[in-house]
Amino acid sequence: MIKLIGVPFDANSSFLKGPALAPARIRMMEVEGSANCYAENGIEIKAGVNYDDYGDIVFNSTHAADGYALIQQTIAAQLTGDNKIISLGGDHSVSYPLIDAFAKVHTKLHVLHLDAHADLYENFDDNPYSHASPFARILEQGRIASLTQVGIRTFNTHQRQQAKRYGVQVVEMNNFNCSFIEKLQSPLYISVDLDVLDPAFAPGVSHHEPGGISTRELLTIIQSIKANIVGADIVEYNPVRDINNMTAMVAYKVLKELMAKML
Ligand SMILES: [Mn+2]
Repeated sequence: MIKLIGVPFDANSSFLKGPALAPARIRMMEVEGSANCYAENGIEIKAGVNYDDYGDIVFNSTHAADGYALIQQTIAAQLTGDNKIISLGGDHSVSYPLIDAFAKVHTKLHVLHLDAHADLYENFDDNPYSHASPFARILEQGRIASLTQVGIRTFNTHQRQQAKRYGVQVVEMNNFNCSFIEKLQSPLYISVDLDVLDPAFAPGVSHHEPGGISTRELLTIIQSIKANIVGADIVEYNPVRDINNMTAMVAYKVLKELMAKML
């Protein structure tokens, strides 16, 4: 059974707050009436049938280290047997404790990271838990077997050096193609930052970065993966920036397609 866990935490956002409101808004799309619960492969995605909704992690502190510990411990406790977990962020800082917990269970974890940004800053605003740094933290600890980043279109010199230093496989938008999908290995964790999409498709994100992939391209990537997906997160949805819940519906669609693929 897949477990769904909301992670309403955005204390490590550098620019805008709002992603803490995301899990509730994405869940609302299942019941607000404009869509059905079917994934495109014909499987109906319903709580209690093919996934269990464990609700949201309750944060009593906005302190970064407290948030890290609570997320890491919660996921570690839930990730038993052959359970799979999909998390709804939250800003992208939550992927650090999420992947950390997964890497303890899956010792050779491969990670696919879809994002406009590499999130590889060694130091951003003197906050080691910043949403600009989760993949730097994971890589410097040597916790995963490989990292593939797709959709990147904001490299500065430092982050390009970081990618090279840690052997990251990067598919930049200025050379976008889907040949990376064939090379993905199991067990695979997928981190979807919704700003991988062009802002035209997903305006409800904190950082609008033009030149991204389309919703259709993201769905095709997910549907084409052959590796065994053991966990995933959907992060950086910001309801405060959304227009008529259109990005919430994108997040819900991505959630259904990820679940259909992981069943
Ligand atoms: Mn991003």
